[in-house]
Order: sequence, then C-alpha cells, then structure tokens
Amino acid sequence: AVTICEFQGIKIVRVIHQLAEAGISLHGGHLIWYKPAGEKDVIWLSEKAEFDTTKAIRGGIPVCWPWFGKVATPSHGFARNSQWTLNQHRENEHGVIVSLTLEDTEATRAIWPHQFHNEITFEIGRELTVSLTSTNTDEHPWSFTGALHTYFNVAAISDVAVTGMGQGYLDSTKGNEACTGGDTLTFNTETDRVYTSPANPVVIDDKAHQRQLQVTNHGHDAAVIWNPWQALSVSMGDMADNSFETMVCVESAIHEQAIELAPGESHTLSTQITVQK
Ligand code: TA6
Repeated sequence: AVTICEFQGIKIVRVIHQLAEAGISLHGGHLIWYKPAGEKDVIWLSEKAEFDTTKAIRGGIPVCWPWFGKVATPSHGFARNSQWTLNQHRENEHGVIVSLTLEDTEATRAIWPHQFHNEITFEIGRELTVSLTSTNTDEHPWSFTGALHTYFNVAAISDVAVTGMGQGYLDSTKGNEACTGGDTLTFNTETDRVYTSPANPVVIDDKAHQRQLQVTNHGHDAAVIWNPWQALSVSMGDMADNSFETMVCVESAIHEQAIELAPGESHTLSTQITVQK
C-alpha cells in the first residue's frame, strides 16, 4: 500500500509491501527509511533530523543536485531543499515503484538559470534501486554534478570495512590531496574521501549486524565515502554526539567531470542497494 502522511508539515509517501517498507519525503525527493522484510533498517536517519522545509534532512538519501559540495550556494545544490511532486506509484511482484518529479521554478532559476525536468524513481522490494534522471528542457546546453548521498545504518562503525571503491581518492580532510590507498577502508577518525575510479559493487561489511550491504552505482564517476566522526557530529545540530558510530555514507556521485546535456538530452544516476548475509 502507498499512503501519504504528513510530519511537521512535510509530506511523506509511506510504502508498505510484504517485501519491504519505505518512506519518501516530498521535501527533497528524499528517501528517509527502507527496511526489507525481516531485516534491520538499511538506511540511517539521524535521531535529531530536522523536518523543516528550508533545510535538508540529515540521513536517508539526500539528492545533491545540480552540484556536489560547497562549490556554490546552497551546499550540495537545491534539489534536497526543494518540494518534489509525487508522479506515480505502482506495485508488482517485486515490490513498489514510486516516482517523483522536480522542475525548474522562478526560485531555482534565480539560483541556477536553466530549465530542467528531474524524475527520481524508487524501486522498493528485496533490493532498493534509486534512479535520478535529469533532462535538459531548456534551449541551451547546461551541465551538472551531484550525488545520491546515501547514509547507511551500521551496527558499529569501528567494526565496519568498506571494499570495492577503487584505489585512488581525493582526501577532503587533507585539502583534497590525491592519495592512493588499499581497497579496504576501516574507520577510526573523520573520513571524507572521493574515490575517483570507482568499481562496482562497493561493499559495506557490517560485521556486528552480520550482513553486507552491496552498493552498485551507474551513471557516476566517483564513490564518496564519509563519516564525520565525533567532533564534527558534536558540531552539527542535527546529529546526536555519538551518532557517527552507527552510520556511514557511501555515495553514487558525479564529481570528476560535469555531465553536459544538450537540449532534450537526459542522464541517469543510480544506486542499487542489496543486503547480503
Ligand atoms: O559527501 C561528503 C560531504 O560532502 C562531506 O564533506 C560533508 O560535509 C557531508 O557531505 C554532509 O554535507 P551537508 O551539507 O549535508 O552537511
């Protein structure tokens, strides 16, 4: 079943199916929970998340678009702060498919002077697939970067290993220094890395939950991995001080090379998440 509920003025599409449950906020086009039947939550949502239409929700899958990071204002683009529209939902034997759309408005054109049509599709079942298709509806070419900035729920970050994201990365904690590392990442400090030749899948080995979260991305050119660790968590009003212990972001990102779209052209960025035992 698909129902719409409202929480602090924010409309949430609730999906309940025998294979999985999920919630998607129209503010941000932002998935805030996903739980396959019989499993623990796959997606992390901050216990101090603020549901406020002027901000992005902390946790879930923020849609960073049409840029990634602080290259312009607002940080990570305006899509995660915009009101999306429920386009359609349908059910089949694999689960529920929900799609939302976002188009340019006077407010978006004041920030970024281009016409666009974005559709985000959530395929919710034993697996979760999120696909963001961006179409140029303008009369001139434009380009964009972005990310599906997924926050994953883990039992204990110090007992997590991430593999499969490739070797070379830019280290944002060291002024974007280009580094090469082994293909296994463990966590004992703030980690903020852009892996620039990502392979598929990236695997989060969540040992204490005795499961692996497999992340397969398409239409991307980077895998971003982020854990704020303690000091940064403490500095953020919408994160509890120790909540970094139960999350890690593994993102499907367009970072290295902006995608240029001619009028009428489209591009799809996606991430597919599978739980394995
Ligand atoms: O993807 C990693 C990152 O860009 C980090 O540098 C960190 O700032 C994080 O995203 C969260 O950004 P936000 O704007 O949501 O606080």
